[in-house]
Amino acid sequence: MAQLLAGKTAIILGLANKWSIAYAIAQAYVREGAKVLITYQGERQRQTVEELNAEIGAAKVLPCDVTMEEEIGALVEQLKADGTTLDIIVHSIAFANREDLSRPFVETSRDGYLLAQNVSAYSLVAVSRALSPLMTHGGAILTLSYLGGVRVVRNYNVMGVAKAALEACVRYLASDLGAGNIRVNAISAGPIKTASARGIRDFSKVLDVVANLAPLRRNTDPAEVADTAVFLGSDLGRGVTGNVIYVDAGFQIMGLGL
Ligand code: 1JT
Repeated sequence: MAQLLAGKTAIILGLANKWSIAYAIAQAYVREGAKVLITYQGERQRQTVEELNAEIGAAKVLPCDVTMEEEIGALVEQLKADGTTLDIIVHSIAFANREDLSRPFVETSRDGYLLAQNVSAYSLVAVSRALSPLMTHGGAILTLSYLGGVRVVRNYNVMGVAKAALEACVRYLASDLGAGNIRVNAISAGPIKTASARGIRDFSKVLDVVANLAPLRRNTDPAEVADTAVFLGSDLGRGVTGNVIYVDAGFQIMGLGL
């Protein structure tokens, strides 16, 4: 089959280790012929991401902490200096304090709430504003969400509220950027055992419950999330914007788990 992303340049934010959803997306994008740029957060992540890139084969590894407006600005300047234009932006970034994902939601502190919103939702707005001018002939912006943004999922708590905001950001950004033929969508993935998820209480139980109830009777593979990211980033996705696509083995359609 012809490569779906041939001739396209993608920048992927949020690749931290080989369990990252962004890692699976980077691999799929390289497979489909995209020129892939990867960012890392802070000097501590630099070496890890550069080593991972030895396997991925991305064109460039660049610094960008999405909570720092100056770093986003420096990234834009670097890309401009290189004469880079973008076709695809993948935002695969979230953070919340660990204690906010185990205590009752009502106990969420103001700082914890704002931190989750800043890193997990506002960063999509900041990145879209800064990088969309480099999408000179249209493009696709993608982010990752989770069902906890539309339903109450025990322990997801402040991240659920941040994902609700993120999905609303997708719709407003899609409305703003559509005139420039820039599409903005989210993939709502089923739970995946990433490094972030690993420390979460009862996460293995969550995976078991989902695998039992989901129509496909299994969990979500990062590679299938990545293939949907290929579709949305490619010309095959040209009519889709402002949407949330579930890649969750069908879990989201189910009612009672009995
Ligand atoms: C973060 C974490 C964002 C874990 C995340 C996340 N988005 C999905 N997950 C996995 C998950 C977590 C819980 C869950 C279901 C899925 C951890 C670090 C902060 C960002 O609850 C049933 C808690």
